[in-house]
Amino acid sequence: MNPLHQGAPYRAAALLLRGDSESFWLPEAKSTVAGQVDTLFYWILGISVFFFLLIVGLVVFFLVKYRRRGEEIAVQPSAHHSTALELAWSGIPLVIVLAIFVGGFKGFLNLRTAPDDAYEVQVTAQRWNWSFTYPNGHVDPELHVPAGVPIRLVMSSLDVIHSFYVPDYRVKQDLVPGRYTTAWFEAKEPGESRIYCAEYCGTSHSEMLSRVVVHAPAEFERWLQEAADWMVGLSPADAGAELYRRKGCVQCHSVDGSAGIGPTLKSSFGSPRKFTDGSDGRVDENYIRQSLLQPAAAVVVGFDPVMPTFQGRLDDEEIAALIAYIKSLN
Ligand code: HEC
Ligand SMILES: [Cu+2]
Repeated sequence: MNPLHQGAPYRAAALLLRGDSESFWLPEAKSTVAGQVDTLFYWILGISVFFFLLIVGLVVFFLVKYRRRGEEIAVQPSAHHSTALELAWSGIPLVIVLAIFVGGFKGFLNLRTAPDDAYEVQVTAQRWNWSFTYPNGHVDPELHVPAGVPIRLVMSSLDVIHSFYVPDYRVKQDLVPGRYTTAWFEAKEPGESRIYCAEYCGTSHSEMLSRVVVHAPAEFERWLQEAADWMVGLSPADAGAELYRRKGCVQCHSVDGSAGIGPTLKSSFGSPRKFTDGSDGRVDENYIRQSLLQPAAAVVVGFDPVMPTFQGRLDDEEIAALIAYIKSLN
């Protein structure tokens, strides 16, 4: 927990001055590259504060020193030129900005280039959720990784631009529809970190919250195996309830009767429907299957055709589970 929230005001001052992992300025540095990013940040911050104080200090000093004292004083001619001064005020900033450039460029290259032995996870963003696909085919709404192993994320979006952001790791990368972008990180220790979407140009990007769960290396494989088998032993309706959450249906469909971006799923099974092409029908198994695979084929009157297709993202067993769940809501 951020010590700031513990309520002791004097700690805020202590944090302000602290330069280690968790500070007033930055969250705890939980990835191997975070320290490098933070060092550069503190350098730039320090340089900015130094020049701010220097300039504002001189302004105040000269204001006082040369204030008007009543009697007129003759204006003295100022020096036209001072080679030493001009070289100094060009040279010193040049060295400073070049040092910032070198530090920034090295950090950038490091953040761009995943180690060759990195473990790969596919990241898919869509309005308004994340899904993470592991090498064994398991898809999870949370990113699980082993500690101490470099992780390469291969990311794409199904609709608009999203931005994968884990402040604890100092990693941020846009996801663009129709192409792949990559990012990598190595978590130092087991624990949890928040994932945000930092693309604040649409209604609910800020609600695309997920988390990274970092496992001890020995436990990760076991987690992955168990996670991949999560439907085993669940009734279809229970599995469907879980899929409803995991696949992001919850973003658009309520189960309590209130209309959202899409119709509520409560008591929908068996009820009649009117479609925008003038035809009508009834909610049954085939209609639900079609809604999932070709949502644009029949659009319910009163709603926009914004449901994404789940073609290739739900197998038959999962579709059956969702149908069982929707039936159970009657
Ligand atoms: C981005 C929002 C969105 C997401 C995510 C979404 N849907 Fe939809 N869905 C809609 C909209 C809008 C409609 C109504 C328009 C249409 O028929 O295409 C709809 C229609 C449906 C229908 C027909 C509903 C009826 O009462 O006639 C079903 C069933 C359905 N969705 C199930 C799902 C399931 C299951 C998921 C998750 C796997 C899901 N949807 C994810 C927006 C969404
Ligand atoms: Cu987003």
